[in-house]
Amino acid sequence: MKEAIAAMLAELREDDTLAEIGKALAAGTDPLALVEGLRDGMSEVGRRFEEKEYYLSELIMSAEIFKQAIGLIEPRLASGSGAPRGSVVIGTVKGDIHDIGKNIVATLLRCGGYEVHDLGVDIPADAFVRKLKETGAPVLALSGLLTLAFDSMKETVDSLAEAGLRGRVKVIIGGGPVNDKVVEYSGADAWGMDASQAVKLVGQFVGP
Ligand code: B12
Repeated sequence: MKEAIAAMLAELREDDTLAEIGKALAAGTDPLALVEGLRDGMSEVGRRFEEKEYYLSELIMSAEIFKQAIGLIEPRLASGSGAPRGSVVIGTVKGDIHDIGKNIVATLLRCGGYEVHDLGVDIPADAFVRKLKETGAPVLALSGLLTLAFDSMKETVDSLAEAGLRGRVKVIIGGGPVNDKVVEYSGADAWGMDASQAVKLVGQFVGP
């Protein structure tokens, strides 16, 4: 099922992808497995783009299909109830407009019971600092898929330190190319490879 969804999305077969998601949900498939299938499909689109088999129009098309598919899945993700466990500020860093992964992370954090302040995309360091001051959130989650995002992440962590917030705010990062080296380079505290890991990390920093 997961593989079929990944393949359909990679082939940009919009109707088939959405129908398959509908079928899988009706059959009681774990919604998170479907999100993973979609993510694998996007990775394949990225690979084809790199190989010049796909162009920008295909990237845009894949993003459209992904958004519709996630719209079908979201209502099935269990939502958090009761008082929020803590709050998180999230956004895609300056110079980067990719938001599909960030939106999944934000959704799963909300489902996990956290209050999420999503600033959107292409967010400069000072906007993150302002929101952290305003909300008192103990965690900042930064997303970025472009290589240039690494510099924006570093700039953001540096700005937190300048604003005297680094002691009380943990910074987690993620997005396609992020790894341990980027954590070291940017001065962040940790990175996560998917949205479930993002929820675990926030749990570690804020309490489960
Ligand atoms: C869809 C897409 C687009 C769409 C984005 C639509 C949107 N609303 O987001 C559009 C068409 C707009 C786009 C534009 C561009 N793109 Co683009 N795009 C992609 C593509 C195919 C998929 C990205 C995606 O959504 N993946 C699916 C999600 C679910 O995965 P994810 O983002 O990694 O998120 C998961 C995890 O990483 C993690 N995560 C994410 N954020 C966070 C945060 C935290 C805190 C944590 C813990 C975890 C976490 O959890 C998520 C869920 O599991 C990738 C290829 C790829 N393999 O990633 C290229 C890719 C990222 N794009 C690329 C490029 C080059 C561009 C453009 C420059 C193209 C151009 N010439 O204009 C522009 C950039 C514009 C800009 N300034 O940002 C390159 C980047 C190369 C690089 N190293 O810099 C890639 C890698 C393609 C490639 N192989 O060359 N793109």
